[in-house]
Amino acid sequence: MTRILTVAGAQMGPIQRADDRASVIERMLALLHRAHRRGAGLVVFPELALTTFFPRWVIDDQAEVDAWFEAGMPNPAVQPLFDAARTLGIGFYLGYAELTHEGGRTRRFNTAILVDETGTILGKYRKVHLPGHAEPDPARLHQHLEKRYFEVGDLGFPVWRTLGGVMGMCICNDRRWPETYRVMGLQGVEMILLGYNTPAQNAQGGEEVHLRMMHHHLCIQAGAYQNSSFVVAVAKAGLEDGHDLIGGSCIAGPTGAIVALATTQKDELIVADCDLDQCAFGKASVFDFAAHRRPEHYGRITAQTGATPPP
Ligand code: CDV
Repeated sequence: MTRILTVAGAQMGPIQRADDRASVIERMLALLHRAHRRGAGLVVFPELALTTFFPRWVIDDQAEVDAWFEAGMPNPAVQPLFDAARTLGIGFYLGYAELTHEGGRTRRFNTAILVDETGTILGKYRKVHLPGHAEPDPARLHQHLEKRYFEVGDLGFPVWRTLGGVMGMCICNDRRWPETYRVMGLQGVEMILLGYNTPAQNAQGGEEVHLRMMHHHLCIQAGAYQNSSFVVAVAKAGLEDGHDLIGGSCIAGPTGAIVALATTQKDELIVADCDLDQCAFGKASVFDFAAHRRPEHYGRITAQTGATPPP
Protein backbone atom coordinates (compact mmCIF):
# COMPACT_ATOMS: atom_id res chain seq x y z
CA MET A 1 0.00 0.00 0.00
CA THR A 2 1.06 3.58 -0.46
CA ARG A 3 -0.36 6.62 1.28
CA ILE A 4 1.56 9.48 -0.20
CA LEU A 5 1.55 12.98 1.27
CA THR A 6 3.70 15.35 -0.75
CA VAL A 7 5.15 17.79 1.73
CA ALA A 8 7.15 20.97 1.18
CA GLY A 9 9.50 22.58 3.66
CA ALA A 10 9.42 26.33 3.01
CA GLN A 11 12.78 27.45 4.38
CA MET A 12 12.97 31.21 4.76
CA GLY A 13 16.00 33.43 4.47
CA PRO A 14 16.48 36.12 7.10
CA ILE A 15 13.73 38.52 8.17
CA GLN A 16 15.27 41.79 9.28
CA ARG A 17 13.93 43.84 12.18
CA ALA A 18 12.69 46.51 9.77
CA ASP A 19 10.76 44.06 7.55
CA ASP A 20 7.00 44.36 7.98
CA ARG A 21 4.46 41.50 8.07
CA ALA A 22 3.21 42.34 4.57
CA SER A 23 6.62 41.77 2.95
CA VAL A 24 7.05 38.50 4.86
CA ILE A 25 3.61 37.23 3.88
CA GLU A 26 4.42 38.05 0.25
CA ARG A 27 7.46 35.76 0.46
CA MET A 28 5.41 33.05 2.14
CA LEU A 29 2.70 33.25 -0.51
CA ALA A 30 5.34 32.84 -3.22
CA LEU A 31 6.61 29.71 -1.45
CA LEU A 32 3.06 28.39 -1.00
CA HIS A 33 2.29 28.81 -4.71
CA ARG A 34 5.58 27.14 -5.70
CA ALA A 35 4.80 24.27 -3.34
CA HIS A 36 1.38 23.86 -4.92
CA ARG A 37 2.91 23.77 -8.41
CA ARG A 38 5.19 20.96 -7.19
CA GLY A 39 2.21 18.95 -6.00
CA ALA A 40 2.50 19.55 -2.25
CA GLY A 41 -0.51 19.01 -0.02
CA LEU A 42 1.22 20.50 3.02
CA VAL A 43 3.76 23.31 3.52
CA VAL A 44 5.85 23.76 6.65
CA PHE A 45 7.07 27.27 7.53
CA PRO A 46 9.69 28.10 10.22
CA GLU A 47 9.37 28.99 13.91
CA LEU A 48 8.35 32.65 14.47
CA ALA A 49 7.97 32.86 10.72
CA LEU A 50 6.31 36.27 10.56
CA THR A 51 9.07 38.37 12.14
CA THR A 52 12.74 38.58 12.93
CA PHE A 53 13.81 36.33 15.82
CA PHE A 54 13.08 39.08 18.37
CA PRO A 55 14.12 37.10 21.52
CA ARG A 56 17.70 38.05 20.67
CA TRP A 57 16.84 41.60 21.71
CA VAL A 58 16.43 42.99 25.24
CA ILE A 59 13.21 44.98 25.04
CA ASP A 60 11.94 46.64 28.23
CA ASP A 61 8.86 48.35 26.86
CA GLN A 62 5.96 45.84 26.95
CA ALA A 63 4.11 47.54 24.11
CA GLU A 64 7.22 47.18 21.96
CA VAL A 65 7.47 43.50 22.91
CA ASP A 66 3.82 42.92 22.10
CA ALA A 67 4.25 44.38 18.63
CA TRP A 68 6.12 41.14 17.74
CA PHE A 69 3.10 39.05 18.80
CA GLU A 70 -0.12 38.09 17.02
CA ALA A 71 -3.18 38.88 19.16
CA GLY A 72 -5.47 36.89 16.86
CA MET A 73 -5.05 34.10 14.34
CA PRO A 74 -5.85 34.53 11.55
CA ASN A 75 -5.53 38.32 11.57
CA PRO A 76 -5.73 40.72 8.62
CA ALA A 77 -1.97 40.52 7.94
CA VAL A 78 -1.90 36.71 7.62
CA GLN A 79 -5.40 36.25 6.15
CA PRO A 80 -3.98 36.06 2.57
CA LEU A 81 -2.08 32.93 3.59
CA PHE A 82 -5.27 31.27 4.84
CA ASP A 83 -7.14 32.40 1.69
CA ALA A 84 -4.44 30.96 -0.56
CA ALA A 85 -4.44 27.67 1.37
CA ARG A 86 -8.17 27.32 0.80
CA THR A 87 -7.98 28.32 -2.88
CA LEU A 88 -5.08 25.99 -3.61
CA GLY A 89 -6.32 23.19 -1.35
CA ILE A 90 -3.05 23.01 0.60
CA GLY A 91 -2.43 22.79 4.34
CA PHE A 92 0.33 24.56 6.29
CA TYR A 93 2.24 24.71 9.58
CA LEU A 94 2.96 28.22 10.80
CA GLY A 95 5.10 29.31 13.74
CA TYR A 96 4.33 32.65 15.40
CA ALA A 97 4.39 34.52 18.72
CA GLU A 98 0.94 34.14 20.29
CA LEU A 99 -0.63 36.73 22.60
CA THR A 100 -3.81 35.52 24.22
CA HIS A 101 -6.12 36.37 27.11
CA GLU A 102 -6.97 33.24 29.06
CA GLY A 103 -8.15 32.76 32.62
CA GLY A 104 -8.35 36.51 33.14
CA ARG A 105 -4.72 37.19 32.26
CA THR A 106 -2.54 37.95 29.28
CA ARG A 107 -0.38 35.06 28.17
CA ARG A 108 2.38 34.79 25.57
CA PHE A 109 3.56 31.60 23.88
CA ASN A 110 5.90 30.50 21.11
CA THR A 111 3.24 28.73 19.05
CA ALA A 112 2.67 26.69 15.91
CA ILE A 113 -0.63 25.94 14.21
CA LEU A 114 -1.64 23.31 11.70
CA VAL A 115 -4.04 24.61 9.07
CA ASP A 116 -5.83 22.18 6.77
CA GLU A 117 -6.50 22.44 3.04
CA THR A 118 -9.76 24.35 3.69
CA GLY A 119 -7.88 27.09 5.54
CA THR A 120 -9.20 25.92 8.92
CA ILE A 121 -6.98 25.80 12.01
CA LEU A 122 -6.97 22.14 13.06
CA GLY A 123 -4.45 22.15 15.84
CA LYS A 124 -2.23 24.28 18.01
CA TYR A 125 1.06 23.52 19.76
CA ARG A 126 2.85 25.76 22.28
CA LYS A 127 6.63 25.30 22.63
CA VAL A 128 7.52 23.28 25.71
CA HIS A 129 11.34 23.34 25.75
CA LEU A 130 12.09 27.07 25.84
CA PRO A 131 15.86 27.60 25.57
CA GLY A 132 17.92 30.52 26.81
CA HIS A 133 17.34 32.78 29.80
CA ALA A 134 14.99 35.37 31.27
CA GLU A 135 17.38 38.13 32.34
CA PRO A 136 19.96 39.85 30.12
CA ASP A 137 23.30 38.08 30.50
CA PRO A 138 26.34 40.06 29.28
CA ALA A 139 28.52 36.92 29.61
CA ARG A 140 26.75 35.38 26.63
CA LEU A 141 27.93 35.96 23.08
CA HIS A 142 24.37 36.91 22.19
CA GLN A 143 21.10 37.04 24.06
CA HIS A 144 18.42 34.36 23.73
CA LEU A 145 15.52 35.58 25.84
CA GLU A 146 12.78 33.08 25.10
CA LYS A 147 12.32 32.47 28.84
CA ARG A 148 11.67 36.21 29.25
CA TYR A 149 9.09 36.62 26.53
CA PHE A 150 7.23 33.28 26.54
CA GLU A 151 5.54 30.95 29.01
CA VAL A 152 6.23 27.24 28.81
CA GLY A 153 3.66 25.63 26.52
CA ASP A 154 0.65 24.14 28.27
CA LEU A 155 -0.80 21.88 25.58
CA GLY A 156 1.61 18.93 25.73
CA PHE A 157 2.43 17.13 22.48
CA PRO A 158 -0.90 16.19 20.90
CA VAL A 159 -1.28 14.61 17.45
CA TRP A 160 -4.04 15.00 14.88
CA ARG A 161 -5.48 12.59 12.32
CA THR A 162 -5.61 14.73 9.18
CA LEU A 163 -4.20 15.06 5.64
CA GLY A 164 -4.30 11.28 5.36
CA GLY A 165 -2.07 10.56 8.36
CA VAL A 166 -1.28 11.16 12.02
CA MET A 167 0.44 14.54 12.36
CA GLY A 168 2.32 16.11 15.27
CA MET A 169 4.08 19.40 15.89
CA CYS A 170 7.00 20.75 17.89
CA ILE A 171 9.22 23.82 17.72
CA CYS A 172 12.99 24.25 17.38
CA ASN A 173 14.69 23.36 20.69
CA ASP A 174 12.05 20.65 21.27
CA ARG A 175 13.87 18.62 18.61
CA ARG A 176 16.90 18.13 20.85
CA TRP A 177 14.84 16.25 23.47
CA PRO A 178 13.95 12.60 22.77
CA GLU A 179 10.88 12.92 25.01
CA THR A 180 9.32 15.22 22.40
CA TYR A 181 9.30 12.55 19.73
CA ARG A 182 8.46 9.65 22.04
CA VAL A 183 5.34 11.28 23.49
CA MET A 184 4.09 11.71 19.92
CA GLY A 185 5.42 8.26 18.95
CA LEU A 186 3.23 6.78 21.68
CA GLN A 187 0.24 8.31 19.88
CA GLY A 188 1.23 6.69 16.58
CA VAL A 189 2.60 9.82 14.95
CA GLU A 190 3.54 9.47 11.27
CA MET A 191 4.77 12.97 10.49
CA ILE A 192 6.24 15.54 12.88
CA LEU A 193 6.36 19.15 11.69
CA LEU A 194 8.83 21.58 13.18
CA GLY A 195 10.14 25.04 12.48
CA TYR A 196 13.39 26.43 13.92
CA ASN A 197 15.68 29.44 14.32
CA THR A 198 19.09 28.05 15.29
CA PRO A 199 21.96 30.49 15.77
CA ALA A 200 25.18 29.31 14.12
CA GLN A 201 26.97 30.01 17.39
CA ASN A 202 26.31 28.65 20.89
CA ALA A 203 25.68 31.78 23.00
CA GLN A 204 27.59 30.18 25.87
CA GLY A 205 30.73 29.63 23.81
CA GLY A 206 32.34 26.30 23.12
CA GLU A 207 34.04 25.25 19.94
CA GLU A 208 30.95 23.93 18.30
CA VAL A 209 30.23 26.21 15.32
CA HIS A 210 31.20 23.40 12.94
CA LEU A 211 29.04 20.94 14.90
CA ARG A 212 25.75 22.88 14.89
CA MET A 213 24.49 21.38 11.65
CA MET A 214 25.55 17.89 12.70
CA HIS A 215 23.70 18.19 16.02
CA HIS A 216 20.60 19.42 14.19
CA HIS A 217 20.52 16.52 11.74
CA LEU A 218 21.51 14.00 14.42
CA CYS A 219 18.42 14.91 16.49
CA ILE A 220 16.03 14.94 13.54
CA GLN A 221 17.24 11.63 12.16
CA ALA A 222 17.27 9.90 15.56
CA GLY A 223 13.76 11.15 16.38
CA ALA A 224 12.47 9.95 13.01
CA TYR A 225 14.13 6.52 13.25
CA GLN A 226 13.32 5.79 16.90
CA ASN A 227 9.64 6.56 16.36
CA SER A 228 9.38 5.39 12.75
CA SER A 229 7.95 8.72 11.64
CA PHE A 230 8.71 11.38 9.06
CA VAL A 231 10.14 14.60 10.50
CA VAL A 232 9.91 17.81 8.48
CA ALA A 233 12.33 20.39 9.90
CA VAL A 234 12.33 23.89 8.46
CA ALA A 235 14.69 26.77 9.21
CA LYS A 236 14.73 30.48 9.16
CA ALA A 237 18.29 30.88 7.91
CA GLY A 238 21.04 33.31 7.00
CA LEU A 239 22.31 36.60 8.37
CA GLU A 240 19.40 38.11 10.32
CA ASP A 241 19.98 41.44 12.07
CA GLY A 242 23.72 40.63 12.14
CA HIS A 243 23.19 37.13 13.61
CA ASP A 244 23.89 34.03 11.58
CA LEU A 245 21.20 31.31 11.60
CA ILE A 246 21.92 27.82 10.28
CA GLY A 247 19.89 26.48 7.36
CA GLY A 248 19.90 22.75 6.76
CA SER A 249 16.12 22.33 6.46
CA CYS A 250 15.44 18.67 5.88
CA ILE A 251 12.86 15.92 5.67
CA ALA A 252 13.84 12.68 7.38
CA GLY A 253 12.00 9.45 6.68
CA PRO A 254 11.02 6.72 9.16
CA THR A 255 14.32 4.88 8.56
CA GLY A 256 16.16 7.98 9.78
CA ALA A 257 17.48 8.74 6.29
CA ILE A 258 17.25 12.31 5.01
CA VAL A 259 15.10 12.38 1.88
CA ALA A 260 15.25 16.12 1.12
CA LEU A 261 17.79 18.74 2.16
CA ALA A 262 18.10 22.49 1.61
CA THR A 263 21.32 23.76 0.07
CA THR A 264 21.04 27.52 0.65
CA GLN A 265 20.37 29.94 3.49
CA LYS A 266 17.63 31.69 1.53
CA ASP A 267 13.94 31.22 0.79
CA GLU A 268 14.07 27.69 -0.59
CA LEU A 269 11.58 24.89 -1.07
CA ILE A 270 12.40 21.27 -0.29
CA VAL A 271 9.84 18.71 -1.42
CA ALA A 272 9.37 14.99 -0.78
CA ASP A 273 6.72 12.43 -1.59
CA CYS A 274 6.23 10.87 1.83
CA ASP A 275 4.62 7.45 1.84
CA LEU A 276 3.10 7.38 5.30
CA ASP A 277 2.65 3.61 5.01
CA GLN A 278 6.46 3.34 5.29
CA CYS A 279 6.03 4.16 8.98
CA ALA A 280 4.35 0.83 9.64
CA PHE A 281 7.43 -1.39 9.31
CA GLY A 282 9.49 0.24 12.08
CA LYS A 283 6.42 0.53 14.30
CA ALA A 284 5.80 -3.22 13.93
CA SER A 285 9.42 -4.40 14.27
CA VAL A 286 12.36 -2.80 16.15
CA PHE A 287 10.13 -0.04 17.52
CA ASP A 288 7.06 -2.12 18.31
CA PHE A 289 6.51 -0.18 21.53
CA ALA A 290 3.91 -2.55 22.98
CA ALA A 291 6.32 -5.48 22.62
CA HIS A 292 9.59 -3.90 23.71
CA ARG A 293 9.19 -0.81 25.89
CA ARG A 294 9.84 -1.15 29.65
CA PRO A 295 8.17 1.89 31.25
CA GLU A 296 8.63 0.39 34.73
CA HIS A 297 12.30 1.38 34.34
CA TYR A 298 11.68 4.87 32.98
CA GLY A 299 10.30 6.54 36.12
CA ARG A 300 13.16 9.04 36.37
CA ILE A 301 12.22 10.51 33.00
CA THR A 302 9.11 12.12 34.48
CA ALA A 303 10.15 12.25 38.16
CA GLN A 304 13.18 14.55 37.86
CA THR A 305 14.69 17.24 35.66
CA GLY A 306 18.40 17.64 36.58
CA ALA A 307 20.87 14.76 36.74
CA THR A 308 21.74 13.32 40.18
CA PRO A 309 25.09 11.52 39.96
CA PRO A 310 26.06 9.19 42.84
CA PRO A 311 28.02 10.80 45.73
N1 CDV B 1 14.92 28.91 18.78
C1 CDV B 1 15.52 27.90 19.43
O1 CDV B 1 14.87 27.14 20.14
N2 CDV B 1 16.85 27.80 19.29
C2 CDV B 1 17.65 26.81 19.99
C3 CDV B 1 19.02 27.34 20.30
C4 CDV B 1 18.98 28.43 21.30
C5 CDV B 1 19.93 26.23 20.83
C6 CDV B 1 17.79 25.54 19.15
O2 CDV B 1 17.63 24.45 19.73
O3 CDV B 1 18.13 25.61 17.97
